[in-house]
Amino acid sequence: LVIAGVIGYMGYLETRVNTPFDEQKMVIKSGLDVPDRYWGSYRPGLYFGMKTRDPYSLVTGLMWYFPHQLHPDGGGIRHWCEDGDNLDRYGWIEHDGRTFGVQEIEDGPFKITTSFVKKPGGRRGGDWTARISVTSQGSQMRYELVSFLLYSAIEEKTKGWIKPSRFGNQLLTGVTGETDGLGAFTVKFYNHSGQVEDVSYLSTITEGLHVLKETVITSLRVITDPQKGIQKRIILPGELLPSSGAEGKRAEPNLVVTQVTARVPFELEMAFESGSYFDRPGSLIGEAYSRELSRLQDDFHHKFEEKFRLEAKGYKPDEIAFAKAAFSNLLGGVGYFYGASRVESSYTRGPVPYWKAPLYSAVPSRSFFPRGFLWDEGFHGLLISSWDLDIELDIISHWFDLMNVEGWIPREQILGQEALSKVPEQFVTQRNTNANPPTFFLTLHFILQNFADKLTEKEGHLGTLERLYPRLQAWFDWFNGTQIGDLSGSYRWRGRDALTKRELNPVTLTSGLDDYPRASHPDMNERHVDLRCWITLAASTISEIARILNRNGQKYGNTYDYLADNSLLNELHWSPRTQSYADFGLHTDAVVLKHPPPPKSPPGHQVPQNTDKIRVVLKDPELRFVDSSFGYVSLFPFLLQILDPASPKLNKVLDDLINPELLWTNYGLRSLAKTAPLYMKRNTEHDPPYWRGPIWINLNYMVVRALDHYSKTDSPYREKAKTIYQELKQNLIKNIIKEYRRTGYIWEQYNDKTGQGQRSRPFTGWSSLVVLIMAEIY
Ligand code: 6A9
Repeated sequence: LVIAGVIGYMGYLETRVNTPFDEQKMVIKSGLDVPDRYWGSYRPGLYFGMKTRDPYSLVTGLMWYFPHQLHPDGGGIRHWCEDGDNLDRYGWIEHDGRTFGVQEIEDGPFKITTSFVKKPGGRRGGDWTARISVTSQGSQMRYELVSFLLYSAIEEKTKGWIKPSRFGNQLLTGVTGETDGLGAFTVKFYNHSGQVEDVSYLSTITEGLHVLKETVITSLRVITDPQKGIQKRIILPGELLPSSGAEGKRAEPNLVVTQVTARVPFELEMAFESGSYFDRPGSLIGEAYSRELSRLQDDFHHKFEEKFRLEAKGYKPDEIAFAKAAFSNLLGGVGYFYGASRVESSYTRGPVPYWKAPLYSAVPSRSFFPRGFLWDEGFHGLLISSWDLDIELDIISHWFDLMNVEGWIPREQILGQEALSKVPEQFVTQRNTNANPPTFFLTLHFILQNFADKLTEKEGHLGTLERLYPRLQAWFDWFNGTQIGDLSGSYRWRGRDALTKRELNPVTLTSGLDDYPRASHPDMNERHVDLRCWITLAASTISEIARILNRNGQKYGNTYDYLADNSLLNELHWSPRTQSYADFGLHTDAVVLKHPPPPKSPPGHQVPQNTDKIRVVLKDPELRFVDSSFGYVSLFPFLLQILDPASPKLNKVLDDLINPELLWTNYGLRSLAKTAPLYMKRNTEHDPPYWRGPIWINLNYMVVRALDHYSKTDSPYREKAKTIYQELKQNLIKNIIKEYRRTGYIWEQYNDKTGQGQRSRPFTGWSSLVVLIMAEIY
């Protein structure tokens, strides 16, 4: 019996990691219950694609190529946002998250515009039309051939069917179909203007959404047509289906592609029409489309000014256009994903699947990381809630439904085939001991600060907060329980590797600041000042929410008071030596990466050389503050506004901020001081510095926000904060806009010596916070 009990208990522990949190779900309306957000550009990893907010949706998408540039292996076909496509620029320049969007893409000398407009009607989420156009910049490439491929596809688990259809005397083959969610529908194509050279289609079976391009490439045929005087044409072969499918039935297509090859300039429309919409006044095409689009654009520009007031603040038209592009590509990059993460705990034998769930979320980067990241999303939420609180609360709701019974939310969400195919195997599994900054508290705090009235004025919002509350409690308790430090009032990020030999300083991916230098020898004695401050923010926000909901949040209020007390904070984290805030732990600065000495080999024998460098510790570590590495982490008590405004320590922080030997540059604050031993050092031979110098916009936003706060709070250092605020704000805005003009992109980070954008592009995740900096909304 005892043994059975133990086995039962082990089984219980094993299943906890993938057991959902046991309370009412956050998302109570989904799919068709939210008809106006049923359809959307929810496939951010594509240049253009539409789908519904269903687990298994009909998906539509665009591929294109220039026949003269097509490689025999299919190279040159654009589909997923791939950095290697080397486009000069792409992104949504207008998008309201609900009804329409306009995107511009520069592919060499060609400019492609993709826009869509939705139209309510019927009972199945309405109609929409997408308009795709291409023009050439300069007359040289006029009349060049371009091929657009527009497809509809369903997944294995989609209940329904699609098939190619010719409608009346239309030139281009469209689609008819029916799915559980959409009912009956049609997709028709209209060639709006320009000269069509060739049309063809493909109706076939694809293995899945992750190999659509491959399916198309293997189906393309090259034919010659001497009569027409065209030497070669690349076409789709029509029906490409096995003669019989399962149980001898005729195989049904799950992918229908229409290809149209035309001469630049060219414009084409794809109209999705719901069979449940009977009294449609007319199709949303041509003039009707243009009219509706320009009406929605007007609304957008009007609302943008109403929310962000950039015109009123004196920004110039092209600066405002930049802000709209930054914002729109964040909002237009909101995706809808469905699937199960892969997770692991110390009780599971290897990774196990999480439960299948949907995620409605923005993404950091449509090309590099088109999926949800926990702490990124809290930053995205600042912009999104400023625009549309419903959307943001829905995003928060989806994320909090991903909480397990332990109160843990996995950091990186790799849901579904498409998402999974973008991530190398070794990065997929998420561990339930690992945290990530709880930035949703920042979002919630921001909402309470700026839009508290909106929370109460709209029906349903308080209900959302009510359902959220137990989950916030569980999340808080999870952090407070699992990330607690050895000393009372201290906290420690888990997940650092104490045994690694290759890393100059073991990374702390959980903190979000990946390779930012921490104690050289991770152990129980570590205390992380950033984590402590995050928990302080969490405690204060949750007690604020308790107050609004008339709950007893005393416990959180007390925790906040305890953690916000500057004397305990200073005891644990103020280094008297450097007069700055710092981590504490078993640490030495004397570490280097070196090639190991060649092993002694007997004369005449060749021993294979291990070329990888390893870490060499030149001086024993000791328990001390990690205070030689001044940088973002040192700023946290200031960033999260825990630092007492009257404290001379605030003065010291401000002095350090403007010191160009430390963090100050003309382009924003660098992540790590020039004087830090690991400034711009590689962590291994293969890992270039990431959070060891370059300028990151999320943290700069937090600094600007803190400066704004201290410049408005009674303090001897008010004026100083105000001056620095203005300068830092200007530097950031100026440089990000300059780089956008120069390169066409908003970047993941900016070089601290040149200001140049670097790493991922477009990165309109937290880098788009520049819009809130321009708008001065904190
Ligand atoms: C690994 C590589 C095709 C790193 O913006 C997302 C995160 C941030 O949360 C984090 O703070 N980025 C920052 O340090 C990008 C993380 C990408 C990890 C993916 C797999 C696949 O590349």
